[in-house]
Amino acid sequence: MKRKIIKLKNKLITKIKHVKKDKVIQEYIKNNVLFLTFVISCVFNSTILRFFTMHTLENYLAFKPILADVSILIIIGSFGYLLRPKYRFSYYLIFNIFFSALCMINSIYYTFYTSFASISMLSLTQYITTVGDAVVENVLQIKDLIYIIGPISMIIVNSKLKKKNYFKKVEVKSERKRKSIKTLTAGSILLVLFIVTLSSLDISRFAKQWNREYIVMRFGIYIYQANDLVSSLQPKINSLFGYDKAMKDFKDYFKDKDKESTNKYTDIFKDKNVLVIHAESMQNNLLSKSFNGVELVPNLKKIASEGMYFSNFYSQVSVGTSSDTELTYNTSLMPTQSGTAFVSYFDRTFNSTPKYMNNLGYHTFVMHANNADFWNRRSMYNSLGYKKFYSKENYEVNRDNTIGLGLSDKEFFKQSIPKIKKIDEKNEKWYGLMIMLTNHTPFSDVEKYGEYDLSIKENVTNDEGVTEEVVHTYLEGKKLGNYYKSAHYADQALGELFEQLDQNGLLDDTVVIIYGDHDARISRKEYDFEANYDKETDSKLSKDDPNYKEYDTYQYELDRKVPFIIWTKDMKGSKLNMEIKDVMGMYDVAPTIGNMLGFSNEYAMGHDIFNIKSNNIVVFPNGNWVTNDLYYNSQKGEYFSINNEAISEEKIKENNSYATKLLNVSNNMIVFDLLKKQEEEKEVFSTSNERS
Ligand code: GP9
Ligand code: MN
Repeated sequence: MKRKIIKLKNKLITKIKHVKKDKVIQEYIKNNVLFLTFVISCVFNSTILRFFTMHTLENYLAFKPILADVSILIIIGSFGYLLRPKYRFSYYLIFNIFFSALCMINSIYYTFYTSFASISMLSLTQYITTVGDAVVENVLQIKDLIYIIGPISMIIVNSKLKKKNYFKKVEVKSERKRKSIKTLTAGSILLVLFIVTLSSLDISRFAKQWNREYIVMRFGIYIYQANDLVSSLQPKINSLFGYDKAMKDFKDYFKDKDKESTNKYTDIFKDKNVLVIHAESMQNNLLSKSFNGVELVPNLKKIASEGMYFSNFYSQVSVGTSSDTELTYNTSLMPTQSGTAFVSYFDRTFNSTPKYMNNLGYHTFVMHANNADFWNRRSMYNSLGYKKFYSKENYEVNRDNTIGLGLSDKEFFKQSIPKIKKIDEKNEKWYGLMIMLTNHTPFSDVEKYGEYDLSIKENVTNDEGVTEEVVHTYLEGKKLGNYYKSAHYADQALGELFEQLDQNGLLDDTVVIIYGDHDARISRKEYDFEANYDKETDSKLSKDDPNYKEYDTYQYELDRKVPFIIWTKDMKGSKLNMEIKDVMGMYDVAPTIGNMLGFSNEYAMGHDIFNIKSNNIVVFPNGNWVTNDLYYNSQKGEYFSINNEAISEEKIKENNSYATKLLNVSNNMIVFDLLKKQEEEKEVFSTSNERS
């Protein structure tokens, strides 16, 4: 009996305790509605942002970024308590608007660049507006508007509280400071807890800030953006501090790097004219595709089959997309870790292909029928050494000959032929780059691309014995389908260019170099649909279907290859008519073609592919790398074995440290203008020698 009473007593006590606890929580919520609305709505926004941007790659509900967001918001919110209720609402609202805008901007930015925004890119907004329809169609989406939920919820809650005379009821003047300190302490404890959970990889990535997705997924968008602000000021601050170490690392790096030797391709194209074609968004996998018996890119395929075709070739772009490829192609340097070289560092000294060609007595030029200031090209082309830039101003562009972003490729090539002819007449030898434009995301000017049927047709005999053609829409109307139609158009334009060049005798003594500038930025989902199409239901096969084969992230990464071709009219059937299967990156182009054309850049990040062969490593700006055997994802610390062979931890470590060093030295060369400093040092050295 006694035992029973004690049990009952204990039960009662715990119940009272619970009620008390619940009451405390209830009381806290009741007295801090505005503060809690602020914290919760901002955490909601940042979580939604992670969902819309990264949910296919990572767990957007992961604990770390939520803890980071909560602690920062509590700390910021704690200062609100120091203000009188009248001002407190404004304080929370201003921060809420600011944070919501931050999420919205990042959401839009991610759609366009598949990355998070950086303050250093603010100067690029002018380029974004010039992309016109691409931005409207591709960028602003309903989902980007969800973030206004933050300020709206604050306004609604505040007006409701005001009506209830809430502030008068809960506000005790003497409590303000105490509440603020308590909240600040709670926020700080959470922040410390968050910091304790960080791994050394998290901390080193945070310091470097070049893997933005990783930082947002670990630190949340608010801490990411604060860190970005600091690191965006770095180009300025950076070039003030750390110069000595950067110079030392740079010198050590090139002291250890093997000099390129000559090989059987040395000078094979010396004194020939060179026409380089920057094929916008052209991917390598297009070459093997065919629909309804019609090849997708027959002209490119023909050129590849007649020339030197590098079939395992990657572009190495960061947020500077086209401009990054141009940088890497021309200088064999990697895109910068913050900002873009074309915009933030256009005034640096570069060892670039046009400069070498100028020195070899060539006339150098660029043709691109877009605004000359897009990607700051006008300024950067000066630094790269091109003698003449034919931009939109030099072309006749009107509504009828425009597709997508500007002058259609067919018209661009047509109008360029007389210009090249003139150049050819005036100059003994020339080196020119033509930048295509039509095959650019969002690939929505479909009716202007011309016919290319992407449906599946089949003859079906019904019960009455009547045979009918049944059409399955397949890729018709899909973004990937529109890309294929656009690429088919671009390929036709290439075919016409080759015809016109030939008719004008411009191919007789000319080497044509074609590269795809980067992948088409089409989502993996689209490729998954293509690979797993179910005719019967006109939709993607379900994941449980035995025929379903996921188009996984590694396949997606590997398929981002772009074509790289070196072609001359007489190459077909010669020894040079070959496919090179060794992995190669955009940074290997300058050393490879330099050897063929008669120049050598001793400060190249890449290699002559005919020297390095199967030992090559292609490093990407985000730290990923690929060899002939495997693709390594540095964000996940995972690799995919292309040949199904295991690789030692040791080798991975070695390649990781190679990639880190290379990215660091390349970035420092641009940020600290090391090539210029090196030249200056040499000059000082030689003049002081002369004097002595
Ligand atoms: C713009 C064109 C496209 O002139 O080169 O640039 P992108 O959007 O591909 O970086
Ligand atoms: Mn591009």
